[in-house]
Amino acid sequence: MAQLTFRTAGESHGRGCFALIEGLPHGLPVDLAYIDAQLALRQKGYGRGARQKLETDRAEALSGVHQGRTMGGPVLLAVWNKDARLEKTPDLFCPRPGHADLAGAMKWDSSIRDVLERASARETAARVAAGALCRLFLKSFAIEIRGHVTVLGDVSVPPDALPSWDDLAGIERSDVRCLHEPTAKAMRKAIDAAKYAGDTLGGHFELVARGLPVGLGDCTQWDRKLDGAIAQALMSIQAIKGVEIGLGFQAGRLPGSQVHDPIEYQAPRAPRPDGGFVRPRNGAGGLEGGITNGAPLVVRCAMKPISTLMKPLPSVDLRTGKVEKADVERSDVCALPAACVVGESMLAFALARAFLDKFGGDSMGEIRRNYDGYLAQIGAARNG
Ligand code: EPS
Repeated sequence: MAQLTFRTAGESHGRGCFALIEGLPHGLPVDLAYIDAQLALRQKGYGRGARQKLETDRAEALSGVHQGRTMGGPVLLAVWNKDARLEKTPDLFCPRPGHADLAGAMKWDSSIRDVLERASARETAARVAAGALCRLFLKSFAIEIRGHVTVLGDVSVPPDALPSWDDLAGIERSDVRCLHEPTAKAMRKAIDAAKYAGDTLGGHFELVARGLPVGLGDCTQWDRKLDGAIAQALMSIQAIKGVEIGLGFQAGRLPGSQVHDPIEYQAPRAPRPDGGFVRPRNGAGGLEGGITNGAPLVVRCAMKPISTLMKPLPSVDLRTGKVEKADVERSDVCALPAACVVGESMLAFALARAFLDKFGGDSMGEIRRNYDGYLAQIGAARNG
């Protein structure tokens, strides 16, 4: 059994986006309609650019799936590009500040085009396809992930209007992934104003995962701590500049008595993923010592504004060395709601990997037996 991993391939304007996923067990039902629904969510959102009108992303399973179930080997998912005109796409010469353009062109001794085709957030279509498979795996163990936008530019959801877990089930209704309508309205207005000004906007989104058992992750070695793995998965998303768990940066401003969560116990009548240990609050965000503690996992990410500006910043023409305006390409004013969907997908991958590291087997049945045995163990210990 290989450790769960995935790689992506494909250029923004090449033939498509591809995800090769290894380490999934045999027998996971592959619901392509669910994967397509996640891909459609990634394409949505107020402030998206014209590319999303050209594409209708759909996943095709090129290998590893038979009769609607994983076969235990590598799964190759393809999302074909309609705008596949790489050979005809012109090069750029004035790198966009904030983009990979300059550092990449110098590093590879290449054109900017060769860099941006892989750096582009189009690649996140492949991540969402892979993440959707991970979400299907997690769902079969009653683990769910939901996400929403909390800050967009200088507009924030008021603390008393933050959505509940149940509210979040309907987050897809909102084109800014914010259910508090006065805030959502202000967010759309901010995007309109940025568009008018030739500018772009970023923001923050929050991800919550429920149903996780106590004990995913490992405190015995730095690279097995789950908080580190989650941060890496999320930080790797294009334009993400910050990741925090639970109270995050706020924990550094408060005394320990206000940061740490008291422990309570309700002897479980039936097996439950927290073994009966509950907390009246969740400052830890579901992780202690790099290990899940059975409380909901709460992670927030900060996204910088997209670096392609219609009113460009000064840059340098790489052919002449003279100061010129940065190049402009078709782009988005704000891709924050889409980034939230990508964040959910990357979190799903990190959690599915941690789940398989602990309960892994070669088939769904074997994993289920391992998991049920563990739930019985953590539930039984305090019952004598
Ligand atoms: C994106 C596809 C890209 C961009 C955007 C996201 O398509 P195109 O470059 O053809 O317009 O719209 O990519 C970037 C923001 C970026 O910096 O590259 C997508 O499918 O998400």
